[in-house]
Amino acid sequence: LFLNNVVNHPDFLSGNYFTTFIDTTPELFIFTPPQDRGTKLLKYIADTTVNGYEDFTKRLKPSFPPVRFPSMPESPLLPSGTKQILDSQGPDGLVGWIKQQREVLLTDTTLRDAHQSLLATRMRTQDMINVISPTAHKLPNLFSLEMWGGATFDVAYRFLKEDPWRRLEALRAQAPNILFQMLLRGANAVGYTSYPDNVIRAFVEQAAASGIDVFRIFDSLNWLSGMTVSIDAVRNSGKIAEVSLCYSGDILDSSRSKYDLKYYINLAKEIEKAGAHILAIKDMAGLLKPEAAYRLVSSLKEAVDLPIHLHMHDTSGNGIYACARAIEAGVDIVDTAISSLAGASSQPSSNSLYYALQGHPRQPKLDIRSMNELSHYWEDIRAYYKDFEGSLAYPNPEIYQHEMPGGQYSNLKQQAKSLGLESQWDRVSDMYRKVNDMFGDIIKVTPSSKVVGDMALFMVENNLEEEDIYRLGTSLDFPNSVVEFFSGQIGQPYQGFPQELQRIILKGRQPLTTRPGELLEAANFDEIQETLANNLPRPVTQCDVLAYTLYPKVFLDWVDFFATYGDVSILDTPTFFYGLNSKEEIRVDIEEGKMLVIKLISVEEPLPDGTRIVNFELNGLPREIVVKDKS
Ligand code: 3PY
Ligand code: ZN
Repeated sequence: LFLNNVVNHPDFLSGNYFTTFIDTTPELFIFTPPQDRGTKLLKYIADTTVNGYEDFTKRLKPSFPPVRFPSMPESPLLPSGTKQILDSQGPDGLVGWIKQQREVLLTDTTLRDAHQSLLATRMRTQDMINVISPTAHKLPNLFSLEMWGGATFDVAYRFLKEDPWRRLEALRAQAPNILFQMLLRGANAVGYTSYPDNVIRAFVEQAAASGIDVFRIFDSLNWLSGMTVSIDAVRNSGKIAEVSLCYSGDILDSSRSKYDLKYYINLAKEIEKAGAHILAIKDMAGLLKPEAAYRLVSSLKEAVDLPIHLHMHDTSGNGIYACARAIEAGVDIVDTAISSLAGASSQPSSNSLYYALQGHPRQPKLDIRSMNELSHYWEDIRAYYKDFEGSLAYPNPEIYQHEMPGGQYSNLKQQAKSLGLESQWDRVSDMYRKVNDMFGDIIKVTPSSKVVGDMALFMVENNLEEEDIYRLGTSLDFPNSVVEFFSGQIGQPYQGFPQELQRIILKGRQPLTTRPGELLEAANFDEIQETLANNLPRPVTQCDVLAYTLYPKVFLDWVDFFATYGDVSILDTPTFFYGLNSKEEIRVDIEEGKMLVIKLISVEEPLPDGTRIVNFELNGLPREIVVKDKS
């Protein structure tokens, strides 16, 4: 604290100090007393009890049945896995090993895409930490755990009030045997817009240092130029560059010739030349029909010499069959999720695939009893997140019409709800398809899918049809993301932009035709470090610097939240979302060997100024917290 006062003093900062600075500057000894962690947590619990969690309909905390934890194996020795292969043999050694496997390998997406697609990305770190050690013990044959990146980065700060870097490092510490995989949006990193090249390089370097081994890189328009900086950065960090072709359209439908088999084969060859270690087929919406999966994988196997990793969503209900056909065609790795967080807009279920391939030589090596135990755990945990369920509770082959990515489905629904358009969901999804066609049939995945979603919401909200867009033209105030897209700021679509629409949306401005990263000024990390030193009550890390660079406002809001409420990630999930019921008691581990016992005694009637007194017992002693009632 003292040092903080010294280095932040205006005279010290301006260099206007002498060796007697400390003796002659008494204000250096004035400290704002740090509020203790217990009080901060009580404030959060009191606030949530009175006002509810921001995204929830406020109600009493339900009583959840006890969570069924998976058993721990008798031996504390962790079996070695793919991480040891990468660490001892390097990326080329790992690629060689993948090619030698007869059985299909699995990537488990439970900790990333599954909850991004089913529960609006709201899974908290604590629910992951509680099961990571049994997972590492029981599933040592997994190719990887996809557990970071995509939307999880900003949602962690924004809604869960936790630090995604700490999640990565904490999980890594307890699962040192399985490769960790993340989803990297090429030049958009884990954001929704293009960042300067030095940001992409620094982000990859830090993610690798914090524990990521496999980077699945994609560009939202399949534009290779948007991925080259990331590919080089991953290769330089000694990690695995898994480069994606995003699947759109339908190679079985000859009337949709824009994205035909030839298109994908050419792209795969370019990806191989660009330095990929693995080729990913990223079917983000689940459009790859079983026969298309067979043809695509067979053709790509002939065209390139890379292992092929299939990612898909089960929205149509055809996921297991499509995976099985891809496995017949020789796909090396497929993405699946643990049963109770699989299916629908998530990945196909690992447990089901295991049985679907019974008697087949490529059946994955899985201990199905362990998989069932893990599924019980996630079934119980899923109940905490009921309010975020995307409500797609059945197979929906209409996905083949609207082509909405699984990761977007639950989020767009949530967005529609917040605009009061929940009852018009069918119109929104029809409009989504119409907007895609207006935009020239583009690849739709973050952030290009967000552009299509924003335009669809904009049109439904304002009661606009396609012809209105051309009729009203430049008088319309289009969503920001749409303007950015048409100005070339997220890259160039295959076969270009529709000219007439581009002219209307840009209102006379000239679009970019080169890579945005070439024009963006490099981020000045030293300057950011200094700015943050004034905002953070602790030493600034490179992780903080990167988070601020990508999401300045979201990061600073989180810092403010942290200053008021402390580290709420240590609370159990029901308490985080609902607060406490009267007379309920919880135990919170604030650090090794230090526990708080918190009991809610009562919430008093509102006072004339709109506040309420919330009475607690903290480790047996009465504590009173005053909260503003926002109702
Ligand atoms: C993301 O970018 O978050 C995705 O999941 C895309 O499929
Ligand atoms: Zn996905």
